Amino acid sequence: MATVTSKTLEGALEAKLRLNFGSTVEEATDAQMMKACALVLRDMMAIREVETKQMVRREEKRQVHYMSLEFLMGRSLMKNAYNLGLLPQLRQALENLGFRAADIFELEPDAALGNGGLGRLAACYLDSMTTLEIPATGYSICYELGLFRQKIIEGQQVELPDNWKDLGDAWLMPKPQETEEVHFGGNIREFWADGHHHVVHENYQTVLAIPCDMEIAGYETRHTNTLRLWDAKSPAPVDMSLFSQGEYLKATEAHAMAEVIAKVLYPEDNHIEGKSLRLKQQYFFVSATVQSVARRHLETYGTLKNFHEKNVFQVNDTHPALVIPELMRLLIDDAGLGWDEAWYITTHSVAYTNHTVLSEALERWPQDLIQRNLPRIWQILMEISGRWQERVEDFYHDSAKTEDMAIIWGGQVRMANLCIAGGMAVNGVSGLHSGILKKELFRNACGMEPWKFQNVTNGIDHRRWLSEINPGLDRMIRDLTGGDEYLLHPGALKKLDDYADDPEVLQRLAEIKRKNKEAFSGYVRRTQDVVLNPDAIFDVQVKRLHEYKRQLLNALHIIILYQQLQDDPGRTMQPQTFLFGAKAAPGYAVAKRIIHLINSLADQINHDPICKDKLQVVFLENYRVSLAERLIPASEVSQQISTAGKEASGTGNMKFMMNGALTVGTLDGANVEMHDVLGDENMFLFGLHADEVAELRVSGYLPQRLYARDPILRRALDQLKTGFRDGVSYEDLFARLVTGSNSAADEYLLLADFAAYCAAEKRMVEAYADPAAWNRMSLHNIARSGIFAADRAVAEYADRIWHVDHR
Ligand code: 26Q
Repeated sequence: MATVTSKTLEGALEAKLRLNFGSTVEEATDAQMMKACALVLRDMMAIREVETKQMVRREEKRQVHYMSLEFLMGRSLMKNAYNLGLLPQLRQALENLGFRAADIFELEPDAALGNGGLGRLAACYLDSMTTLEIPATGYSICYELGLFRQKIIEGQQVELPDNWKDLGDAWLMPKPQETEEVHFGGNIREFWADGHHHVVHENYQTVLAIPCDMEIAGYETRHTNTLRLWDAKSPAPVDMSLFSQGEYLKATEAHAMAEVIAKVLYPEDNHIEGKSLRLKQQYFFVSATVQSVARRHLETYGTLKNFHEKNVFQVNDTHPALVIPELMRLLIDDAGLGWDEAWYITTHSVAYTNHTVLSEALERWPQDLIQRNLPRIWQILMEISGRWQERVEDFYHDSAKTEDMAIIWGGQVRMANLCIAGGMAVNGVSGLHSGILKKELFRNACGMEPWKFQNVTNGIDHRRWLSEINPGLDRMIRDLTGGDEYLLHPGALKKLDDYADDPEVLQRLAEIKRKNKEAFSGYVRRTQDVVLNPDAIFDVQVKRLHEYKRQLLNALHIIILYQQLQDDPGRTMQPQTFLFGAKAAPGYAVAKRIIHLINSLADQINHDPICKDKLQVVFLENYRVSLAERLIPASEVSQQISTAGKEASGTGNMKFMMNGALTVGTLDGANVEMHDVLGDENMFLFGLHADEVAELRVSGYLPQRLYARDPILRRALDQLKTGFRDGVSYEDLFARLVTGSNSAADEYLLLADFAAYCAAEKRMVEAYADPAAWNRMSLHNIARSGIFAADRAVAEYADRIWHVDHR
């Protein structure tokens, strides 16, 4: 984009406003201007997208199809302008036209088509796949409502609908001419004719899948990829003439089903909701995707026999697992291939990433649900399952292993086993997690086909999560590492290590952090009417609320600090501000109680004069991508305190590290690999290791004993029962940790790690007292964060799983 100046953009914006909104620049609202910006950038990307598609076809490149029920994209305007190299020009153009660029950017709604880590990972990988010039397409659903907006009312979470498309649809390009049909229900008729076995699916209900494409710009490349979001529509308005034929109700039903499929993102995170609508969403987007990929392949090559040579489906967890039977269906029923050839193609076209070992998050569908809604898919699944079971029996001759590896068992379809059987690769998302998959969860499958099992440690889009959101730090890195090399070669961050003993650099780093803290404080004052103390340590835990992530452990420690202050109100202490942000799944009662507790605790502490300028607790409402972008550059301490063995990787941990926050954490997920590069001296580790957690569980864990023995812990836990000034008791949370009721007490071992956690926090606060030492640690964190760039992760997928070239 050699010659796009701010003047060119001004002209384009003026024209857009006139053409699309019938408005002059003077009349245009901020919202119209925001959309005009999006449309102008979209036009530029559309041209490049066409060029990219032509190149891929001409050079017959192998393509990656990244399938995910979630893409947590956040905002796109600043990001796209940045990647197109137009951010300064766009800012200038907006100011010249009489608008405040920051206000325009702030107006854009987050595209929250995801819950958390898994969805944000997909978004980061789209950026890297494009920047690395990999021919790739993302596929998902064009949800009308993204993840709910969270309000805190009287300390409790209230969910509100997220109507993101009102303003956010400017990035979407509907492609009705590429509509696909997806069939649900009905029955299968099989017969012999002309010496062939025929399978006919009849009496089905049709849902139309209409692509809405979002262009993805890469950094410093003309390569442009697409995120294809399928919208669901009914084939025809309800037809009254069917009434006389007795088909009216059926038609109405089909109409209603179509309209509801793309309505809303399921808000459960790391927990499955076995609802039939969710299954329909999964099949809807899988079927539309496979059909459209196969259609384009046929147009190019005239056959599906080489499909696996030119295409790979990466499935983001098991949610798109039906890609396996759906591809089999197309190859067999539509293309007329035999089972063995179809199976060869399928098992060389699909790769699966696992994101969890929590048993409540492993997908299993009741077989009757599949039977009823997807009768042909069910037949194919039974065949896959039967043949796989035979192989397992031949290999192990062990009925326990047969059961463990079964795809259909006890009336359920197990999606992870389906992906292992039908895929060419299975990967975990951190070294520790992949080890647990190989040695525990998928041990038997790994024993039979060890070559399938890999690790690809997660990564984040460092252009967004460092350069774009932390311009002060970006400036310093450019000054010290010799320009913008690190943007395409994140390993260049390592050069910062050379400045560890340069007092001026350490001072500059401190000033950058201070400015970011002040900017964030201003934002919180404007939006939440809370005044933060920028002299305090900003100690942050932001992530979905889940018991295994142990926000409650953090809260217990804060209770201790408060009690110490009550015992000795005059004591001098390092001021600390604890910031929380978390959404709870609407049906997850315990998670909602923990949110309430944090708000009660905040209310207590922030109203107690003895805490003034010493202790502060803030629950940030509606944590989301755009809030993270403001918060992370201002953070000094990153809380990554999950029970060891439970957090598959974490990616927030990497974002904080890259922005110079120090981690207080357990040896879980990718924290282990952070420790590998940082050493004990540059982070605050504590707690049981994954193997010790397992041992403690088998040897019989008794939290009651810890409660009885440790008076400090006991006092904090008792405070849960008493509650705080708002009069709410948290006896239920106390019971969950100490006495246990339905389940065993303290499933996530908070009490076992409590003393070690308090000690780690103490070490952290002591370290903060020496600014030079602290800033040096912070610098080392930034310097060594390059391995957590998504570019590195995506290059590993490209080399070891997809076998595609990249820049
Ligand atoms: C499944 C079926 C029905 C309804 C909902 C779901 C569902 C939805 C989302 C199940 C799980 C999720 C999300 C999981 C997730 O975000 N996992 C996180 O993935 C990150 C990226 O790999 C890791 O860093 C985190 O450790 C992991 O928790």
